[in-house]
Amino acid sequence: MSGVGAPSVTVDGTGLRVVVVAASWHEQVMDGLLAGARRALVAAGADWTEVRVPGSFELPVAASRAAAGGADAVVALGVVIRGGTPHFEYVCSAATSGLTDVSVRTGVPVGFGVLTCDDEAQALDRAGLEGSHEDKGAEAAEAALATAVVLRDLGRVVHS
Ligand code: DLZ
Repeated sequence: MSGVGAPSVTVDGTGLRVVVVAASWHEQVMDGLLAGARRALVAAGADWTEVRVPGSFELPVAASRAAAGGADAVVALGVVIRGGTPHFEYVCSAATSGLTDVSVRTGVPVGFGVLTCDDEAQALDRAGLEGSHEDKGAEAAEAALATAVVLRDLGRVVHS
């Protein structure tokens, strides 16, 4: 089952500047992911801004610009639903490898909140909406913040 084994993450994000980059396909699911990310960012005390791109394919370039612009962490949100076209594999692969590349290349953590689902019901179940079993927007924000704190602390260890 998706989500089994997920950690409980509590993070103090005070002073961290976060950019949320969010795709626009599948509006209802995206609304849930965004709301979950906002809840986590508020709970952590982080400062954030949000930008929207058309689809998940465009998330890496927006994340890259956010990282280059001084963000301490990026949260990438999107929903890709398998259809009758090869686009599913192409878009998922581009988003996944592109976002990984951004985080490793820039050293800025990117929370991966891109749902890749067989159908809309699966996506709604992970969207943090009323009745959903999982809250992937919040999870992605918590992961990005927690990793930003680790990287900040690692910097102190290495340079002390
Ligand atoms: C083309 C496309 C398709 C078929 N499906 C999705 C989807 O389920 N979720 C999503 O975020 N984006 C989708 N896109 C759009 C691509 O991500 C991209 O925006 C376009 O190919 C234009 O570059």
